[in-house]
Amino acid sequence: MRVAITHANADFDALASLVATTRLWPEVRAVLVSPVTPSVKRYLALHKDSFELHSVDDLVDESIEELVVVDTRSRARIKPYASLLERAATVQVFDHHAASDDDIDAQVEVVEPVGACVTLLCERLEEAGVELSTGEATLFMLGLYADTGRLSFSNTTTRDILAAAYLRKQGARLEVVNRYLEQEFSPEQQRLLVEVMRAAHEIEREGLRFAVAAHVGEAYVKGAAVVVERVLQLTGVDALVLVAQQSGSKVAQLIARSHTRHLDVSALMGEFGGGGHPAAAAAKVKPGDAAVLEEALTQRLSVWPVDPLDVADVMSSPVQTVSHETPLQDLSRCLDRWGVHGMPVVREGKVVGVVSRRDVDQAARRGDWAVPVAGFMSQRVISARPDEPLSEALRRMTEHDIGRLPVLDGDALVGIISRSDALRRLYGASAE
Ligand SMILES: [Mn+2]
Repeated sequence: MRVAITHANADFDALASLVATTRLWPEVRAVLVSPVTPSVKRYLALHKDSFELHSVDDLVDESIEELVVVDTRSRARIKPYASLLERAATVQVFDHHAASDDDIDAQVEVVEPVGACVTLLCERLEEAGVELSTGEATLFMLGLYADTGRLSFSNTTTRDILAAAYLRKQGARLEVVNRYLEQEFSPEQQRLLVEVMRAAHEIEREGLRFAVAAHVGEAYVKGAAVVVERVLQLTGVDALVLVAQQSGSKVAQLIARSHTRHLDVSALMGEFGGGGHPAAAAAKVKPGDAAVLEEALTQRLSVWPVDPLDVADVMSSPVQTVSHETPLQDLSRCLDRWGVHGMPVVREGKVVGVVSRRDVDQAARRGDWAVPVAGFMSQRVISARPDEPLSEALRRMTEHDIGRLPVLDGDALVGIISRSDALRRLYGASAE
């Protein structure tokens, strides 16, 4: 017999991947244990009969030729299924998480860094020409959207987007997907949201905002990760770690979400014995104390190597400049020859103004070709420093609606930064 399992506390990607194995290989028995995440529980309350799901006890007497493990390969995360793993002759894994020391040994490993595990299965279903039911396509889309934030998280790959197209073609119902992805917060989640907003303190790093919040409550709040994600959206911080602890308990839960490539929270959670994805990770610390952990995380984040781009990383140098005495006629020719849209104006080595193609055209219309640059340049010099974050300089460009900033180190002109330089680096840095 072939049996498929997934991680404990199954989320939509786990459930979707599990059901997908039964469509890929009809002889597969899918096994699901409780508990599952609250939103999966709500979904199953209505859809349980749509899929054939077994319990571990259903299969006690069966011999297992192959165990298919989806959306994880960590021994700890499949603990409730340990008896099946022991009896399996061979193991096949479908996963999209980073490797850990805790990984099971598998004969076949399909492990690829896509946004959702179900993408790996959708690719195989599409290739095999399997026709999905509306319910299946919708569930798979739920898994795909849940793990990729509706294809918006930076873990989303082209392959996830193609899988979404396949599922839509197969009849996935987005209104149903939306209903389960946009569950109302429970009263406990609402309270947690307010408390996390209040408790979160920020750590400013090179123009990035990290936040840590500790929460000690009477009971563990189900769906706390969704609350963390929502706080991130509401506050615009770049990353947030929640330390959640039940009062009197020796165990603390860490839940981390990041919207910036400068903080890989799976690495951060790894330091606390946990793991996950660069954008979403968690850890369970035992014994753990919320206040101590909050302090430790704050310390760690205040020295985390973020390395954002500085103006110096992006600026062009040396800089074409023009003397304040240069006549319009000569300047106009220079702009054409050098193919630049503007340049700083210098007098005795100091920047005294900026002149753009627009200024030149306006002056030319007045017809006085002998007028010196000083007569029509813009005297207000808005500049950047080489050691400031690129994001700050970009903000200033936007604020003043200008396309380039001379970069000044003290009085010395050391470079120039243009909108197009910045854009090139921005897209270069995040291109897949
Ligand atoms: Mn997943």
